[in-house]
Amino acid sequence: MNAVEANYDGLIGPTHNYGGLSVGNVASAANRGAVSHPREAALQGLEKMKLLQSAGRIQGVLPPHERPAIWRLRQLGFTGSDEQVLEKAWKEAPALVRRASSASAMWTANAATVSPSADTYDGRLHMSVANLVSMPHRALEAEQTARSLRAAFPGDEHFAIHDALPMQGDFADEGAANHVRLCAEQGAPGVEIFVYGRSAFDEAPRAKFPARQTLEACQAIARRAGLDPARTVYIRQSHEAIDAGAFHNDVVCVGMERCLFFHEKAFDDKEKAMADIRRAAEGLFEPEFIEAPEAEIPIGDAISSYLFNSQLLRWPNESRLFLLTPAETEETPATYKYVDQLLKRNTAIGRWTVVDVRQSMRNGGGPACLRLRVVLNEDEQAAANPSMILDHARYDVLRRWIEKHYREDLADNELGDPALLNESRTALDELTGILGLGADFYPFQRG
Ligand code: SUG
Repeated sequence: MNAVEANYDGLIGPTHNYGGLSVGNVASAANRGAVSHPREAALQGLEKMKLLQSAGRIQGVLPPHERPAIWRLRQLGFTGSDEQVLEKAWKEAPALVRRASSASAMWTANAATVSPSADTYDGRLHMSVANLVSMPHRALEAEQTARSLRAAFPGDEHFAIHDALPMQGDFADEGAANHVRLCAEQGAPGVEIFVYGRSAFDEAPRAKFPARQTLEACQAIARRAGLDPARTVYIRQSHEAIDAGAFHNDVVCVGMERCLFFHEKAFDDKEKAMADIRRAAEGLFEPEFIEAPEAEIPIGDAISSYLFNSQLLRWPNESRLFLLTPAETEETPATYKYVDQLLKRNTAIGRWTVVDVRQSMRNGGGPACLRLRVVLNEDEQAAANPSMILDHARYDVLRRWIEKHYREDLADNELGDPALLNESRTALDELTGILGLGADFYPFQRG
């Protein structure tokens, strides 16, 4: 079978900043207007990629999007040269420039929902690009994301990349952040779990913060991939979790192979969720549920520490799974104690390491947000674009590229600076060469 789980991380872009743009995302709101450190941010992300690459895993790189998105500001009526568009927009409507400047495409768990070929009706790997309509700054991402994914997974023999669902609230979709796949081993058919916060047909919102994923979006994604309904599960997120700041399910839940690790408050009806998963897995595997109780980890600590936003990895030559959490998990007493004891118990999780992604964390993006998991069989590995996969040499080139082009600090009042626009474009233009993306990858390159 020899299928493996690859991780495609978003390279953090040169305009990484704290715009306070995401309602319901506690970290984004708390850090609004703080000075960001784009260079440090991008290097932290790159080091995380290197950790996995060095262990012999397939580690892909998805490029940042063009920001500021001058094309969007033009759609909104600003005219003149690109520099003039930016200056005028900053003067008249700085909030629009903030939205057009977010480096949010770095969180590639929101790029798409991925169904491995072992689960789909036509034996191809299916991806549905996320429309991200719930947040105006993220709704700009879909088209460029489709372009990136088609570059990384070219041709339609092995890959089916679906454009985003209609850009309307009824089909609000945030990609893999609300999707978990369990299986006996990679390459075998699995159970696909979709977690939604609301239905388009709900009479009234249950949560005070936005529920970003609808049931109808999940169903459409499953339909497009041709998943077996008997192996597909839909779970409602609890409004308590959403209101505590779990704007995506991956803030309170992570799964790998047979193991589902989640917080007690993650789901609306936990017993039903577990029963549905068990039933869907019948004949394939016995799921292992690791539930962290509220009494041991209060939901507020789960969210500030981002324990569940970890990468749960099958590590070479190890029998138990490897938990890669943000450093904040170690620094939060409740989560430190919990994980320390978890490792001593006889569960699927046997090792724990932390990674420093603090720059991203301040916008509510932990290790799991920064990566898109893609299970690839041997043919799919051979068909994936090798220029977008990290190796030692490409790591060195990317590191130098970041050091050369990225600002050390970026303050809110610099977002309207035409120099930032030009620096970012120079950097991205060079990047298209490094990742073999061609000279017409970004809107500014197409003129
Ligand atoms: O969509 N933050 C992102 C964080 C995404 C995290 N992804 C997952 N959990 N998978 C969001 O809320 C904040 C940007 C700002 O405020 O500048 C932001 O978009």
